[in-house]
Amino acid sequence: MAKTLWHGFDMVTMQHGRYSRQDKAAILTEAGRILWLGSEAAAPPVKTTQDLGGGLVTPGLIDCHSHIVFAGNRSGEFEMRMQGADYGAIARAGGGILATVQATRQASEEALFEQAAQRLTSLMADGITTIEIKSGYGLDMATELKMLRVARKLGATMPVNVRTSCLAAHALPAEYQGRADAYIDLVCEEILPAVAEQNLADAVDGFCETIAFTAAQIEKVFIKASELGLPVKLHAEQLSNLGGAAMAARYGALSVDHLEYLHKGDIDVIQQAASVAVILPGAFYNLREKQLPPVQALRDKAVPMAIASDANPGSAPVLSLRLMMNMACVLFGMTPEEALAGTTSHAARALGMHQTHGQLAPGMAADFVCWNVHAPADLSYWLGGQLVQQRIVAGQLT
Ligand code: DI6
Ligand code: FE
Repeated sequence: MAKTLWHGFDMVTMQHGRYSRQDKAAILTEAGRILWLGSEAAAPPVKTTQDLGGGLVTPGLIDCHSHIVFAGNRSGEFEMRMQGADYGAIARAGGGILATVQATRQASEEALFEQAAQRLTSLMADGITTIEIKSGYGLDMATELKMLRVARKLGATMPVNVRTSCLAAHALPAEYQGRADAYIDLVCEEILPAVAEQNLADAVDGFCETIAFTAAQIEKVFIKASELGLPVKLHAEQLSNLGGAAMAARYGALSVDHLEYLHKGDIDVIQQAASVAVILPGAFYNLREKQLPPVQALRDKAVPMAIASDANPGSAPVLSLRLMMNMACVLFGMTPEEALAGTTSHAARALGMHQTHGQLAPGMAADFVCWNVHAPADLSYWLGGQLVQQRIVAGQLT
């Protein structure tokens, strides 16, 4: 395979989660990987060169938490919430997640793919090169498998890396009302084994919340995931504290996500488990939450913080990861450098991909974005706009 020398840009590598800037830089790629990078003046001579024409190169952004595969539309709930209705009450009245479940069960696999591909195209246009996609709007065997197949197909057909998570333990389906433990048994005994057998998920997720499942119920799911050899992660302490994050950390969770109501005393176990704290400002903002995640306490304990879209039809209709970087700064007090680490190196760690993705370094995947900005802080600073000049995935211009 031919080597390509990319040049004509400044660069921040995000090695060790820091900017690590190199002006007048170059990157040598071969077979989808970075062979060498450094100063353009020191670049080795190769036949194929690509001038990116100025701009700033960063690792491609990684969205480590999304729910982009779904059918239906819940802007009507947005109208209701803007007139005072509350997210939990809408969910308890059969709207919310269950409304999306109904639409997703009815949608064809082709229709689901088309709709998700449009959302993914927007996220890619804003600079992502890797995304995690969850199931969780099926809540039955056929639809959970259908969602995960769609997610896999997005990764196979579009220029983006996809990691999938089975979120069958997202909500209690209507047909199991009052029988949550029986539904958890279905997840453990039937859905997860089928998902594992068909290699449709890279991880197992759950929603530990008063409107979803208890920590004890999720723990059963995690025990089964461990038996099947699948890593776990958890939506925890978003609207209340049920102790989910500490429980997930005891199962070696890749990440614990949301965390607004996390108790500071639980941070040690998260740190010891080397779990990533995934911060989701889009849901916080959209639900007009008041409780801030304990960013300073996480920072004090050197827990890596990732930032993700949580793109979903209810709490976070988000199609820009950069917008989440801005909100993580403005609403949660993160620095622009932390925000970029949170969508590159720490996001890769949240997906267990940090050996190969999330930083620019020899041996890493040749996934990078050239932006028409000068300073990396510009990526968090600008709200909206089209800042992506070029997007390179596995060494290919896309
Ligand atoms: N937390 C969330 O933010 C989404 N799911 C979850 O467990 C919300 C999903 C929805 O409202 O459709
Ligand atoms: Fe979520």
